[in-house]
Amino acid sequence: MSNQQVTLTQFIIEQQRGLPDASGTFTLLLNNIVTACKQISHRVNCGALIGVLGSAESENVQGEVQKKLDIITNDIMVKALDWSGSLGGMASEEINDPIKIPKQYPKGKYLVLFDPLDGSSNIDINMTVGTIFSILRCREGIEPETEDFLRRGTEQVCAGFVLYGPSTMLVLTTGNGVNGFTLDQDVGEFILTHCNMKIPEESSEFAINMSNQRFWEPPVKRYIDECVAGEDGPRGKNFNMRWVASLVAEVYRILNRGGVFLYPHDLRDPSKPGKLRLMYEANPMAFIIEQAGGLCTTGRERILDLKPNSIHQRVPLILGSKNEVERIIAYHQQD
Ligand code: AFP
Repeated sequence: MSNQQVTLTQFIIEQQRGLPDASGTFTLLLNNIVTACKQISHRVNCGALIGVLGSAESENVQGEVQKKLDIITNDIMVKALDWSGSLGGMASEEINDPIKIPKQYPKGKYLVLFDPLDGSSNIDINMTVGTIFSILRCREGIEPETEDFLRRGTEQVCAGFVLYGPSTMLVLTTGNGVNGFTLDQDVGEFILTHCNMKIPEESSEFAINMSNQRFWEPPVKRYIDECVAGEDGPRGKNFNMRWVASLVAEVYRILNRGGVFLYPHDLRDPSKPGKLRLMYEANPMAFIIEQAGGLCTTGRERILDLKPNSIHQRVPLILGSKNEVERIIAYHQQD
């Protein structure tokens, strides 16, 4: 590791110095999240060698079949965080109710909400997956109830994700821009490699699951039809398409080269306003995307402004390059 490289530890400590009333609790919490993600990275990288692939033959609160790694990674996150004295409680995609801090541990002033393994349907085919987390402040000295978690995305103090891809990367914001860190596997440290990430405002790349096309609402149909029409259509230029089926991979691509991601409201199941979950997928990604100069919307409302009504609430999610998302919003307004 050359001496001009900035480690995540140094980066966080230097940020903490900028906060006169910082107690170091947040720094410890973030360090514990990162330690958990390094452990998850190892398990993901070992894959079939340690028998962690395949189905766990169980369902999560979402009614989705859990992969073995969904459960393993959830347990890694909980065990890495519950003892730290920095948390009042946690919420996980894999667990129905808020996770209480065991009585033998002190409670703290933060709440963490996470998807321990986003994109897990990709794990058995060795495609990129990730961990997404969101950090809120918590009223101290209380046993947090569900209501304490249901805070708007604008109240997040931190959001990040770790991408388990060809390299393991951490993308992080605390409200002062977005920075990317690459895990140096030899040293076991995340190194600052992508300073102040900014999303290009223009783009010619969209990401959507086209197999749901017959269920889309008119504004989304119109936007995608125009992209597909390319230079022969109203956009007058050709577009490219990607669909990794892993939100973390799509967002990281968009942070690097722009683009737009859509998992819109579809008419398949009217009881489900979307597929992605607000509290531990849409909100943290919206914080990151906006901090990088992009936009994040349901098509009709800014994601970060939504008042949550349940921890596992689903929402339509459209995010990415400012000019493209503004166009999609305009199409919804004209609908
Ligand atoms: P899984 O974690 O169940 O694989 O879902 C991943 C995800 O929530 C998100 O990461 C993807 O963008 C989206 O679902 C993919 O959904 P489809 O499988 O319907 O394309």
